[in-house]
Amino acid sequence: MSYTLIGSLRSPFVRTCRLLMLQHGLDFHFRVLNFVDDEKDAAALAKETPINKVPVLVDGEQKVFDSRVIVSYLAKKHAWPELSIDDENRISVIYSCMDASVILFLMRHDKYDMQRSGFFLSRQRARIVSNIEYLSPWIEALDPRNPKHWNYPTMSLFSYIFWAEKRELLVVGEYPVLERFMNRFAQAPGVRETTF
Ligand SMILES: N[C@@H](CCC(=O)N[C@@H](CS)C(=O)NCC(=O)O)C(=O)O
Repeated sequence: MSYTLIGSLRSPFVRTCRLLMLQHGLDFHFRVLNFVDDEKDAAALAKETPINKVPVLVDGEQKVFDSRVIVSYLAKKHAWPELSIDDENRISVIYSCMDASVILFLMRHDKYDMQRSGFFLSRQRARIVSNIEYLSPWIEALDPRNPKHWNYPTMSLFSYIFWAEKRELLVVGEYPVLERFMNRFAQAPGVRETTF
């Protein structure tokens, strides 16, 4: 039986799951819910998950919340290779960028004063900068000709940078290491099919 993945077209968490599922040839229906701009979709999402975030995976009677749990669920079920602890750390660091940026995006969407100085906003922004600095040596060493380098951490990094730039949360030109990465991996498998 095929899976259903519930998500928005733009979410980097959702795109990461799609890229991995495509890479592994899993049969799935992508149920698009544009919960940010569409009230009906927002109500439909709230019915699917008490967390009210995308993605959600539906596998028959089983629902799975949270992209990282979805990936570990699929990895166990389909015997995907185990991730190293260094890769797990990188994923945590990339996810921390995504979480901080989603907070900034939703605050801006709701017209919060984004110029306001203070502990909370400055920590979100500083977190993104220190995370990118931490990842930089690893990013520079990634080679798109090596199929092993197109994996969970690199797919989430690609999805994050693409989304953050589109949403004007990150100026990629200010981070040459990220710009080079996006150019190198622009033709990676699944990128075209999942572009918005
Ligand atoms: N830890 C969650 C985060 C998911 C998440 O933050 N998704 C965003 C979209 S990019 C969302 O649904 N946000 C809605 C909200 O924060 O209310 C995961 O990995 O799935």
